[in-house]
Amino acid sequence: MSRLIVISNRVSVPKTENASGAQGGLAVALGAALREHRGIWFGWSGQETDSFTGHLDLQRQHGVTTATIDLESQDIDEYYNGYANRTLWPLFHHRVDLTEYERSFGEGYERVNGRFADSVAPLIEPGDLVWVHDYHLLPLGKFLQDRGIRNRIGLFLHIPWPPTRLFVSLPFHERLVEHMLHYDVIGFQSEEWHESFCHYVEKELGGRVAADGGTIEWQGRSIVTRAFPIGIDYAEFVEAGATEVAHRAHDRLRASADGKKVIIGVDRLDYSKGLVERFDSYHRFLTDHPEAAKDVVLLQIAPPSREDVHTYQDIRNTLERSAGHINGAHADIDWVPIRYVNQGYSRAELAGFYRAARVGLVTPLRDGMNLVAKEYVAAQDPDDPGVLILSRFAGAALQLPDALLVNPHSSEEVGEAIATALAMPKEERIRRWQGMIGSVRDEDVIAWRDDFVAALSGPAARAAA
Ligand code: ADQ
Repeated sequence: MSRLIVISNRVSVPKTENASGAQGGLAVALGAALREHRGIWFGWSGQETDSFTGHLDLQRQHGVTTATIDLESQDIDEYYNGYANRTLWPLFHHRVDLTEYERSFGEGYERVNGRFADSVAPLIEPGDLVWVHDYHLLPLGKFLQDRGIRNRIGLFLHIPWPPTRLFVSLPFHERLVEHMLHYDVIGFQSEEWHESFCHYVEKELGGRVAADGGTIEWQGRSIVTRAFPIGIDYAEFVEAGATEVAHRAHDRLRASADGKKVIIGVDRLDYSKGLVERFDSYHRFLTDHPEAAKDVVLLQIAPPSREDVHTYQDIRNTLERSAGHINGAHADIDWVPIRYVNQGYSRAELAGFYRAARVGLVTPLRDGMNLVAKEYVAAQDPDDPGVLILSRFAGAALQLPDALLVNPHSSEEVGEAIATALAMPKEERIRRWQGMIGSVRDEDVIAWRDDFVAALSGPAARAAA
C-alpha cells in the first residue's frame, strides 16, 4: 500500500477515535487513512514566527506523523486572511460584492504555497500518493513538480467552484487554473461545481473535456476531474449519539423547550451560511403563523470563525441585532423565540441536540457540501424523525432530495417550509427520512476517502489491486 501524504492549510489530528470528542469527521477519516497508509499530515501549525525558517516540527500523534511549519505575520495576512479568505472564499461562494483583490494577497498566496512546497518536498518518497486539500493550496501541485516531485498528486476542493462568468472577475484567473492543471486528479463536492470547472477550462483555456465528461486534456497533460461528494463519519456519529453525554444534551434541550417544538441551526458564523436570511425567514414565519409561533423555539448555534476578517465581524454584529430585534418584537415573559448561542459543542452534545429538534434548518446561500444536514439526518429517531429543511444551493441537496428543498433567499418560501415541517404527519416524516438515511450512511467519509485514494492511485494501480 502506498504511503499517503496529506497536505492542508491546518493539521488537526483526532486525539482518539473517541466518539464524544469535538473533532469533525474529516479529521477522523484522514487520521484513520494516515494510520492505515503510514502517512504524514503536513500543514501550517497555526503559529506565527518572526522570520520564516522552514523548520519542520515533526511529531507522532495518536498513530499519525504530523509535520508543521510556522508562518510569518505577513504570510498569515496575505495568504490566509487575504487571498484565501477575502478573495477566493467570497468569490467561490458567489459573493463578488465581498471579494477583495489586492496584488499583495496574490503574491503572498503564491509565496506561502512555495514555502509549503519547499518544506514538504523533502518528506515525499517515490511511490507516495500526495493528497492536497482545498482552496488555500490550489497551485501547490505545480510548485511541487517544479521542485522535482514526480509522484501522483491530487486536489480535493471542499468549497464550490463558481460559474465561469463570476470566476473571470478574478485577476490572473488563467494563471491560477493553469497551475491547477498540473494535478493528476481534481475532486469536487458536486457535479455542479465539477461542470463549472470543465466549462471554464474549455471556454477560457482551450482545454478539451473527453467524452467521459471528466478527463481534461490540456497541453499534453491528462487530468481526471470528477465529483467525490464528501460524507460524515456515520459510524462515529451514531456512536456519539448513543453516549450518556448525548442523552443528557437531548434531555436538557427538551426540558428547557418546555413542550415546544425545537428548530435547530448549527453553522460556523459565516455569511455563506445564510444566517441573516434565516433569521428573516423565521421572523416571517412568526408573523404569518401567529397560532403556531408560540409552540416553537429556534436554537441557532453559531461559533465565531475567521475573526481577523472584518466581514466576519460585521456578520456577527448584524446577527446579534437581528436576534435582538426578533426577540424584542415577539418574546413574552415565558418565551423567547430565538436562542442564539456562540459556542462550540462536542459531537455527542450536537447529536443529542439534533435528535431533540423537530426541524433541522440548513439554509446556506452557497455551500460546497454541508455536513450539518447529514449529521441532522443521522441523529434522528427512526420511529419519530424530524424534518430537514435544506437549501437547494448546498452540494448536499443533490444527495438529499427528500429534504424540504428551499431557496434560502426567499423568506416567504423558507417561512412556509417551516410551517409545513412543523405540521408534517409522522408517516411523511418517516418516509422522507427513510429516503435520506441510506445515502448518509453509505456515502460516508470513509467511502469518499477510499474513492479518492483509488482514483489517485491511478488505473494501473487499480488494475493490479
Ligand atoms: P464548513 O463550511 O465548515 O466546511 P460544514 O460542512 O457544515 O461546513 O461542516 C461544519 C462542521 O463543523 C460540522 O461537522 C459541524 O457539526 C461542525 N460544527 C459546526 N458548528 C459547531 C459547533 N457549534 N460545535 C461543534 N461543531 C460544530 C467546509 C465546506 C462545506 C463542506 C466541508 C467538508 O464549506 O461545504 O461540507 O468543508 O468538506
